[in-house]
Amino acid sequence: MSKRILFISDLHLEESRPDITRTLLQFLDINSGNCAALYILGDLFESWIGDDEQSLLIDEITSALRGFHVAGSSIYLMHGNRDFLIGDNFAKRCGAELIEDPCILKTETGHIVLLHGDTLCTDDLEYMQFRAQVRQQVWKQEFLAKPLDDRRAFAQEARQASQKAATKNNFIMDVNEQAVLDLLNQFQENMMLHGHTHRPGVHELAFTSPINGQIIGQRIVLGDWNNKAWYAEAQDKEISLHSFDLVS
Ligand SMILES: [Mn+2]
Repeated sequence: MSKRILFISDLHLEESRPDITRTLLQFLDINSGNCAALYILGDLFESWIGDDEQSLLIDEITSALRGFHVAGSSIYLMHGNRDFLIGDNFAKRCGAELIEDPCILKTETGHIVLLHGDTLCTDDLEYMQFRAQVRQQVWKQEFLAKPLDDRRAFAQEARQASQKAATKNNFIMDVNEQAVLDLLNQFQENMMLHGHTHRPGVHELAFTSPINGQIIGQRIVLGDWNNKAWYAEAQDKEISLHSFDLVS
């Protein structure tokens, strides 16, 4: 098996975007049996109201991921801000393993701090408050105990609020530089990979670690699958960021 490791995030799969679903199915097909692992770093789905929700889209994605897993690649699934209610049940059906945000991946390239990225947007105080509320175990349990119709209605409202929030100024919606350095210092690492901001890029970092002194590092940001599809690849001691056209 190849040692390639692939990373994707922010596909925001939904019924109204079959082109993105088709692109994912093609991406899985091309890479099937051809990588050691696939990391999905959050917001695979535009919304998720519980593992008991059923749809053709969910069935299609579940069976494609399971096939990919059966062909020999590990699949690791991290929560995003849209699909943080994905549970072990759905992960298991996909042959995937849920991973913590943040977590450390040890590769030949070095150690990489993996996260969805929303926790770095500390300037968006309104969102950080919302996040603190909905990530509580009690909130999640109460929400998941509601009838599916109530949960669907809530998801619809949350989507509208989020679309409105997208008009917040650019500065607030991007990562806070200090939050980036704090997280790297906390783990004593120099490399980070995340999505969420929809601002794909490779950023060189130079900072001073209280413990290790001058550090040169990197922050790689995955792009969302909207006008294009994005993935990062770790292979031969290098991490690279790629985009390609959606399947029409
Ligand atoms: Mn996100």
